[in-house]
Amino acid sequence: MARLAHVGNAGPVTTPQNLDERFRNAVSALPLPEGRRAPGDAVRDGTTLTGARALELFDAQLASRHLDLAARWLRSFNEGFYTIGSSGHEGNAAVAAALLPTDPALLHYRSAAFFSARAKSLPDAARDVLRGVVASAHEPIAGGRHKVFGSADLNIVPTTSTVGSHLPRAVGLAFALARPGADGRWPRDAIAVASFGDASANHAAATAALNSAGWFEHTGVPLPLLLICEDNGLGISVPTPDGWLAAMLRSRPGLRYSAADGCDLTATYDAAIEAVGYVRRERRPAVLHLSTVRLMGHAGADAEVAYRTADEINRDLERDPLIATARLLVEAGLLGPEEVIGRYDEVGWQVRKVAEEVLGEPKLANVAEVVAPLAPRRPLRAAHKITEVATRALGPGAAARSRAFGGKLPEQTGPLTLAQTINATLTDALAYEPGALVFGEDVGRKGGVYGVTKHLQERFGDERVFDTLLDETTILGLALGAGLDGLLPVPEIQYLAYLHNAEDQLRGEAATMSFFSSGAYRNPMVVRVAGLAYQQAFGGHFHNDNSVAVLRDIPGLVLAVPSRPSDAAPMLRSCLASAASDGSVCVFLEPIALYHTRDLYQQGDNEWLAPYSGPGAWTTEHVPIGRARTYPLGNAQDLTIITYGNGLRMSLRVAAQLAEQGYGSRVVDLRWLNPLPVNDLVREAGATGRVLIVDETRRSGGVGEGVLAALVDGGFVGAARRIASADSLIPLGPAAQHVLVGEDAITQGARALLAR
Ligand SMILES: Cc1ncc(C[n+]2csc(CCOP(=O)(O)OP(=O)(O)O)c2C)c(N)n1
Ligand SMILES: [Mg+2]
Repeated sequence: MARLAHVGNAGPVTTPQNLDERFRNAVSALPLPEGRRAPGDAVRDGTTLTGARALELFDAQLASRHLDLAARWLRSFNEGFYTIGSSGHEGNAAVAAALLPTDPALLHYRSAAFFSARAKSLPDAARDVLRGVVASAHEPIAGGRHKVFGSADLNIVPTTSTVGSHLPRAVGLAFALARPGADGRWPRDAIAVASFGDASANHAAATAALNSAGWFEHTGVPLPLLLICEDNGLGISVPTPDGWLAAMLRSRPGLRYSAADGCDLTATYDAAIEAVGYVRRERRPAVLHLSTVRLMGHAGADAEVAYRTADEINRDLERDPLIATARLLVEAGLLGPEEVIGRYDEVGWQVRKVAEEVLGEPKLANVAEVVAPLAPRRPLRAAHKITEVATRALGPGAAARSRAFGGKLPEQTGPLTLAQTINATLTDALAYEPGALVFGEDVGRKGGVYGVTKHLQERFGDERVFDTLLDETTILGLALGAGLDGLLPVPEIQYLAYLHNAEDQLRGEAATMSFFSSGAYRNPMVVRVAGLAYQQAFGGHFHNDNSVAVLRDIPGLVLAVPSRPSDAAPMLRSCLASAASDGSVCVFLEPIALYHTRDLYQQGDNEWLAPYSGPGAWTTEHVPIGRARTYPLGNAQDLTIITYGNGLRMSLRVAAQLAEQGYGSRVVDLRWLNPLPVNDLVREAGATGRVLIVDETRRSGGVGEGVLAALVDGGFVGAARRIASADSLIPLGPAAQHVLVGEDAITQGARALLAR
């Protein structure tokens, strides 16, 4: 038996050479069988796995092992950049075999055998995986941006490295697959499959997925989802307590639990066939718990002897799934020991050949190449989409539209508030986008905490407008999966403060999908978020969160802040069109304090209201993403106020007073905080040479910082001042005004600038 090598004085670690030698020695020592099974027969009594299939899966397992060895070889001379391997998890080849190739899979990072089993050929699989390892620009899913198992051809959706974060999406995908009338990317009988590690199963995102899957099952919603827990007993160095995973997974209501020895190919295959059959037949979720081992440590640089005993390491080595499958095949008389080793060497040679081929391939060469798939936008197409929808609404869709509004078209009902305008725009979206779905906490029967989604459920039914369970991670996960399958999700986050506990679903998942799949997969969505401060009746920080920093630096994310009804409708239509035509991830941040505002200058002036435009005006009033709106007051020559949201209303009021006093200003409503309307704001700033930034978010990390930076970058040379809210959380009651930007501060800032 091969001995464990010593590295410095750190103790024994399992090297690729150890593993290789152990395999050869163990296989050479296998006893020859008495009989011989035909390839078409069961490879062993009591299993449905045939010998022929076992031979194919063995090849996938061998490829997986050799891919690990090749990754470490490439690393040894700095040509490989990823060494987290699949050794010990090769049983997952049998899971691939139990599925249909059209079942979308979101895989754990130890899934090279699954990937190889689903691939068209072993050299193809090896090429895809090793291109990832060497960060080749030719890698077919992430194009060198990430090492991940993914392939649009193989229906393998790439995942991020954030453990468990793909599971809420998997729930959403299963939800979408099972929707009646869904005509998405995958066949109607497809099931979603997602694998993850044992330590990852404890993650908040994973527990959200386990909970919501059970919740849907409990409420009778079809959810064809198979979860695979690949339990090697360790999360890097931390052991999973004995029995914890089985106890935890078994106890999940609504989830059917089964378990198998993941190192035993037939046991894994039989259990997977059974679990897949259940999920496909019943359209209900199940979890398959596979016991695996982890060979060669967590990753290439991991000296696991620092936290494991040699005995523990050896016990895992004894369960090497490759040796187990070799034993199975030799016992069945399908291969002799030398043939096994011959096959092992043949696959090893093929993989090494591919490694040598790909290491010279070009890498991503410049910023433009890196960012190309981040969030490609075609504004003309989005504009065209709006025209197309309007044409339909005016023509063949007119009757349906009238029905949706109960015969009372919003353009005929007089001026509307912001909340009413968003409600009407959502109604139009649901009428013209068959894939549009509106969901979130309290959006259905109640119609939203602020009435923004009122009557939508009555108008379109609870298949399209529905209340979810109270979990923002699940809400965004549903959107992620639904978008992937071709729907147009419009989830609602009830308050901005409550986005934060789920924001990885937006930041880590939604915003990265196009980037890590070179645009092969998209998750279009328009996330409506009620937020910002200044609510009179409902105070305190959590209902008045005034920070958007966490959204502004997400590359590619669209962040819209409509402040008044006349902008809200066209901006929402632009977000919906961009999501539908370009797969954009949009956040539509609605200022709560302006939802029901009617007046601008004086009580009763109704100047904040606006008539709703019918489809005939949708094309002309289109607002492209990233374009600001300027309001000239007086001669518009003395001062430029750059603002957005609640700041717009306050600034317009101050500017009106200044105009009465003979000072002309132009008030710029940014409307879009990501991407900032840089050209517009630089131009408007230059027009007066004096800029007052009115920013209701915090001074530190707030929007104003970005505006100032844009002015500097744009070569603005005039005077600039910034009014921003204090670096504080928002207190309850009237004390809120101490920290928030108010009209007095704006007036003072303006006067100081005008005095220059
Ligand atoms: C959210 C998150 N936290 C931490 C990490 C760092 N990390 C990467 S793998 C890992 C352990 C995962 O263990 P397990 O789920 O059992 O999978 P295994 O590697 O054992 O297959 C950790 C902590 C991460 N990737 N994501
Ligand atoms: Mg583990």
